[in-house]
Amino acid sequence: MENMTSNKSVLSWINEKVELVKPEKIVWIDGSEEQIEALRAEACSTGEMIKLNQELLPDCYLHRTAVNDVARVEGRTFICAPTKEEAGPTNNWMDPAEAYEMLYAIAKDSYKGRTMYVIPYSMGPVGSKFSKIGIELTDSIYVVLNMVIMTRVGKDVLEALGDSEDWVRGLHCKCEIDEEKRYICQFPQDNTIISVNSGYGGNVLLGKKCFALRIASYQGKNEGWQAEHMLILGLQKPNGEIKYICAAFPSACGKTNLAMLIPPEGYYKNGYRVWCVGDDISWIRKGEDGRLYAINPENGFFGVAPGTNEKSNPNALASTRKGTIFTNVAHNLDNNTVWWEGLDKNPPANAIEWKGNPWNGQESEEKGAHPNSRFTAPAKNCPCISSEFENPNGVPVSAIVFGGRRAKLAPLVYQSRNWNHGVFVGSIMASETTAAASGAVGVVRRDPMAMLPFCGYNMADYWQHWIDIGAGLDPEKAPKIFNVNWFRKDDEGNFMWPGFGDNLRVLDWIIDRCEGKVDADETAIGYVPKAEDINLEGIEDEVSPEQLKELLSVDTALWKDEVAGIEEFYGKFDRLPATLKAELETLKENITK
Ligand code: OXD
Ligand code: MN
Repeated sequence: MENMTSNKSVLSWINEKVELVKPEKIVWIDGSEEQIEALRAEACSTGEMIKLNQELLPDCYLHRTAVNDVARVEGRTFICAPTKEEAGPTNNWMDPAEAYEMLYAIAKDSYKGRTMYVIPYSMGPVGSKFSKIGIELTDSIYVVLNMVIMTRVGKDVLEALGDSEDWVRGLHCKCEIDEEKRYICQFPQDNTIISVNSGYGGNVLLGKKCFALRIASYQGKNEGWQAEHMLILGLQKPNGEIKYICAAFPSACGKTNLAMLIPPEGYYKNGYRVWCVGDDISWIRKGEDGRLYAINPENGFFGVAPGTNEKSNPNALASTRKGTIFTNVAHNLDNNTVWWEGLDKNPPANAIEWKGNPWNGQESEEKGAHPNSRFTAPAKNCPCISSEFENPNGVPVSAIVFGGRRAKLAPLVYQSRNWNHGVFVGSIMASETTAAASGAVGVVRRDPMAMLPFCGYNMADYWQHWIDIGAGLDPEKAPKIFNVNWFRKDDEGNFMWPGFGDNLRVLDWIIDRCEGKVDADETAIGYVPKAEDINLEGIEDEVSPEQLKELLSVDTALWKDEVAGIEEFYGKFDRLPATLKAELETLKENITK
């Protein structure tokens, strides 16, 4: 097949990799519907994918990964920076030369008898000043078809690249899907990613976590912008104005649900709407007017299927009804559709579970879908996709929201006193483990800015970068920074806040604060709403005024324990910014007053 570009840096890198992995043939992905359709057909003919009911689920397919290959593998993910110090205390590190040698030994000849697919892709709208280009080499059609949904793929990407050497090199080799030889390696200084022995999305769709967060966070530090693990939503007020919010939450805190929220009935009637710009990743930079602007560099949603239903997230569910690839969900043989736990109360009686075994849908230890089963759905399918989704200039950010799962500690919402305090609030983010995750329940896992597994360099330097970004902003124009906690529990262990659509009530307060429309109470940890400013109309039965007071309360005794936890965590960082040390001292003083 003819080369699709004359870019010398691209061609010489591909030649080098061809020599290494020795494919039988090379296919450049041009982004045309004919080529994609032919690949779908090929994947179905080999059993790699199953074509689903085309009436009920047009252009939808099912794929099963190997049973040992169902999730991201943080323990096998490495930042291969020149020194361990540059990767920092929260990343696995490998010496780049050693890593290349080991990875090349694994990759050697691994494409023999196979096809090399060359995927040119853009993270962000092609040609936008925010956007970055990558090329992924893979021996998996599943990867090609997922990348086609998740990114902008094809010829025009190479045209936009021209002769530039500024692109991210990505090599993926399925090899034997051997867990012991599985490595996801980022080389931030070389703009390079190598992923071997996996076929699972998070490890092999190299545009997503590997590039758009790990490599991009490092690029952002050097180039003066930010790559963040944040959703972007637009909140439309009754007057038609739309304000944008970026929000970071650790896994299993409902990011996709918040990004596609449907307002409570009363709000909806009054004209409130939520528009989804992105559900996972934000690239943020200062615009000409001095405000921060964000784009979603992705083009689709790689969402967790279990728990997605008509009530929890109708917009996500609607997004999966066409052009979607399902991974590791149950296959309903009666009508050739898919099912997962939490979709509805009618598991199929005649099905194949995620591992490929017959399954009768009866309650048992065996699940139909893997808890981390996924849908890969085009963003344009989403009924509430923002009209600004393709805007090459991004959307202006009014508020940044951090959050986590804290049963007792954090109030429903609080606002930081200023940008640096907000950076502190992000840096101490944490979530308590749930029964769904393996290991002990209720253990606090620190996950600063939800970037713990995704920051491509030393986390302390990343915090300093946040502080530097703030220093370059006029405080009047800087987004206001908040923290939310949808997961507070009462003494009986019941959730105190209904969550889902009702979270809009909190977003509404956040935007009112940004616009200086409501007052707040200053507490030891920041500004907390006055109870009367959180609108409970329609949920009075669920949240009593006393309960709301409790939800907004700050228990300084608990915060004393928290400070000890923060000190222990901060103790890992030799390069902890002085600003954060000072913020911690202020918190300590405030809670002992
Ligand atoms: C994801 C994650 O899949 O954060 O988005 O793990
Ligand atoms: Mn994520």
